[in-house]
Amino acid sequence: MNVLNGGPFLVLLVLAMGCGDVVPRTSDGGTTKPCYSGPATTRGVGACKDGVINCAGGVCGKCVGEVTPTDELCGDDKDNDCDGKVDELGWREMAPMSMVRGYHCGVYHGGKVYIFGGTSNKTSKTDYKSHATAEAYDMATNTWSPIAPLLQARVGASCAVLGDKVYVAGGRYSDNTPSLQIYDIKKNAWSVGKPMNKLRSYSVAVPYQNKLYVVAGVGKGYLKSVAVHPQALHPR
Ligand SMILES: [Ca+2]
Ligand SMILES: [Ca+2]
Repeated sequence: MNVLNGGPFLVLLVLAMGCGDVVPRTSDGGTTKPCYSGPATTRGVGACKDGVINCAGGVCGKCVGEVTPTDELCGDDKDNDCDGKVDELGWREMAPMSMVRGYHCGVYHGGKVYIFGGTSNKTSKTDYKSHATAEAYDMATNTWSPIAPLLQARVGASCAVLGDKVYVAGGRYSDNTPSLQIYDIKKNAWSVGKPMNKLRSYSVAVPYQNKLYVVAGVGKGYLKSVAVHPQALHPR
């Protein structure tokens, strides 16, 4: 039977219920209705969803199956706190390096981050055992791979990239050094560059208009001077 041939009574019943007011029946003759106890603005957003309340004989049970906001969990590709943003809070943990490392330096080039030297432990109250190891992080695959080690270990060197080469300036070995080690990214090989005019560790290296600037640092005491390499290092 449909509304058209059901007579006036059925028409009035349908009009009184209105759209969306249809109450589903359960198998035991009871009814079900959606429920949600979280903030109204989060309802149906992200991971949040309604549960169901079953009612029978005038008695309703608890809301079952609802998902309400929880703390945002980073890295699971879900909007856990149901604010419309996925993984928006905090830092996401990526693949670790091959070893613990501090006072290293690094640069970005061509989709990879290159990390050089550094230290993992102190050899005295004031000095560190320096590493020659270097490794590259592939941003696309979240993986680390070893690359050719420095010619001599360094802690506190500064790095800058010009063209396809990384310039690793100064740093400490047994003492602060003025050295310049050059890593050719394409060849995965090292060469020696012109040393700086002063011992420099813990500096900041800056590439600018094809020249390498090394700013301040520690030599024979703390420095405020700026060194610039005499040649353009990556002529266009
Ligand atoms: Ca969120
Ligand atoms: Ca999340």
